[in-house]
Amino acid sequence: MGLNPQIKDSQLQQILSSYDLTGNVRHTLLTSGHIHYSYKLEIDGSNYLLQQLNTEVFPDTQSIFENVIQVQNKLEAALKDDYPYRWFLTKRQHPFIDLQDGTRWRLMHFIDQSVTHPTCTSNLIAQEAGRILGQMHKHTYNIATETLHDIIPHFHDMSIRIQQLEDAVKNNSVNRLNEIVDHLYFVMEQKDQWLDLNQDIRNGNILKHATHNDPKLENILFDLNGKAICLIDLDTVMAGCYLFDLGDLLRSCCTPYPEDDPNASIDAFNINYFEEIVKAYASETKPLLHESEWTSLVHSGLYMTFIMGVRFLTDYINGDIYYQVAHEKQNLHRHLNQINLYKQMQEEITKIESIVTSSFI
Ligand code: GN1
Ligand code: MG
Repeated sequence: MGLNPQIKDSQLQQILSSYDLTGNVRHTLLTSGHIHYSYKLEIDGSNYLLQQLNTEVFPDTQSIFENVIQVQNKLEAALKDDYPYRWFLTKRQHPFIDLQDGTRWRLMHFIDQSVTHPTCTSNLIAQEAGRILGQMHKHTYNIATETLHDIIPHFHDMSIRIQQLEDAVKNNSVNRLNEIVDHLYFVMEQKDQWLDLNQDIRNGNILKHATHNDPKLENILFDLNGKAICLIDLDTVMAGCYLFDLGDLLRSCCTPYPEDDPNASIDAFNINYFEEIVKAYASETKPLLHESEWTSLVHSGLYMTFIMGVRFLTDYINGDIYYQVAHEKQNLHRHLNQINLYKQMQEEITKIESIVTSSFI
C-alpha cells in the first residue's frame, strides 16, 4: 500500500451506518503498523479503532476473524474484564464491510489509557512483554491447530523466504542489486543453518500451536503504569511454533533501537532485556512446553531476526512493494538493522543458551 491515506467523508458515512453508529465523529490517522491503515474514531465520548484492511496481503478477512475469535474467546474466558480486545460485527453480523469503491473496513474496540512502545527502554517493559506473550500461549494452548485457517501460508518458512529473495535478485526489477551485493552475500553465507532448523519445523519435530506470528513489541498495549494489557494486531494468528512468537518479541524488544535505525551500533543487543523477556515468558509457559520446544527457543531470536532481515532485503530489491515505506532507503535500513542485531546475538549465543536453559529447567 502506498502512503497518503485520508478517509473520505462518504466512506465514513457508509461505515458508520453499517455499524449503526451516530453522533459527532472525529477521526485521527494512527501511524503504527506496516500493513493496514488505522484510525481512531471518537463518537460522543466513545472511542473505536477503524481499520482499512490491506486485502492484497490479507485477502480472506472471514478466516482471520474465525481465528481471532477463537483466541479472543479463550483469553476472555480466562481473564474476564482484564481482557479488553474486541472485534465488532456490523448490524448484519458481518466482521467487516466492503464499500463500493473496493475498500474493506473493520471496527474494533479502542483500548483507552494505553500506549505502545516503539522501542524497549526498561527491564520492566521487557518483563511485561515476555509475560503477556506467555500468558497468551498459556490460555490458547488448547486450541486445536486443525481448526485454524492458514492465513499466510509459509509465513515464517525460511526456505520460501530465501526463494523469494532469490527471485527478487533474478528479476532485479528496480536495479538495486549493485548496491546490496555485500549484504546479499552475508545472507547467503548464513542461510544454511536456518534452513536446517526450518526443515525440522517442516518435519513436525517442533510442535505447532495457535500463535500470534507478529508479536513485535509495538503490537503489545501497555497501561499507563507500565503493565502489559494485551497483544494486538491478531491478523496473523494461525498455527505456528512458539519459537516464531518468542523470536519476534526478542528481535523487537531486546534492542533499544527502532527497527529502521541503520547505524550498526555496537550495543544493539541488550542481553538484560533478553533475559527479562525469556524469564517472564517461561514463568507462564514452563509447565506446558516439551523439551524439544523450549530448547528450540535458544535459536528463536536469531531465526526471526534473520528472517526479517531477509524479508526487508527482498522488498528493497523488489522496489518496496510489500512494506509501507516513508523513504526509499527504509527497507534497506530495516535490513541492516536486523542483520546488525543478528550478528550481536550470535556473539552472545553461549549466554543465550544458558539463560534459556536456566529459565526452563
Ligand atoms: C509487518 O503489520 P505489522 O506492521 O505489525 C509484518 C510482520 C513483520 C513486521 C515488521 C503480515 O507487521 O511479519 O514482522 O511488519 N506483517 C506481515 O515490523 O507481513
Ligand atoms: Mg500486522
